Amino acid sequence: MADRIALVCASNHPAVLAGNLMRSPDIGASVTDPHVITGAHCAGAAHNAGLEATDAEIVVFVHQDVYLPRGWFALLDQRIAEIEERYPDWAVIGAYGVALDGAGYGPVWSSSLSSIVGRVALGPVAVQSVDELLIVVRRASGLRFDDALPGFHLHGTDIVASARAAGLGAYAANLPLIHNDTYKDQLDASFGHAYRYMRRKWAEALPLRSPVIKISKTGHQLWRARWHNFTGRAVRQDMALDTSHDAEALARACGWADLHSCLQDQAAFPVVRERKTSSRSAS
Ligand SMILES: [Mn+2]
Repeated sequence: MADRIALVCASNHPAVLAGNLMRSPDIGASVTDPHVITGAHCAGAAHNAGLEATDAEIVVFVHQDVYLPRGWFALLDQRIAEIEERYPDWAVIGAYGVALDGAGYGPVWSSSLSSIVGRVALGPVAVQSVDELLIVVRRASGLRFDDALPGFHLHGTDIVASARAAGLGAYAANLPLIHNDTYKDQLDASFGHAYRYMRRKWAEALPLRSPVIKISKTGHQLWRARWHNFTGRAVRQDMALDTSHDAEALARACGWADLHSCLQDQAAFPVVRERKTSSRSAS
């Protein structure tokens, strides 16, 4: 039987891939090895190549610096079932996403922030963007990534905007993982290109909040974020945890040594209402 789930990873650093994603205990057991794409000119091209090279019903696009704790794929199965029951037209699920009111949902460890980020809800939360660290796409949605979006940023916001524009759903779900990401000094020129592209492409849908920045008509957030990154450099450098720490040990420290313990029945809890409020809050 063909696997129901395929993993796709755009990678530019074999050692980072080997030290994080490939150490995930379920890879090779619950799921087959990831389809690794190297040398792509942008995330969209890499991910579309991954879609074409695989035929699984569910495709998980994951960063090379992500570690998926034991039991993660069993938990993904459960999360998909929970979402499918309430929102049969779902297209995208993120492990971290920005709800329609601007709040970040989904417990993920971030080494650059040295903490677990994301609120934990008792059910799926509708989102306006998902973090690129992990994006689950339902193949039957027909969604494709935009290979004209330059670079490797903001495609999580783009795929969610595309889903919502097509009348499909995008949700954040509790899928704990370790993002062993490095300290990022600045939103570089490549980020700026992606930001400007998104402003033009989604002019009618703005503002959109990505996990790192708000995309607005004026676009002033890009310059403000760069200023904050510059003035707050010392604090952020101090905060970041060195990525040489063992991903499995980080998972244990977060209480995520084995996610089979999370396989409780969320259906016992009331359905979390979709957050309908707009994202036009301060910023
Ligand atoms: Mn990453």
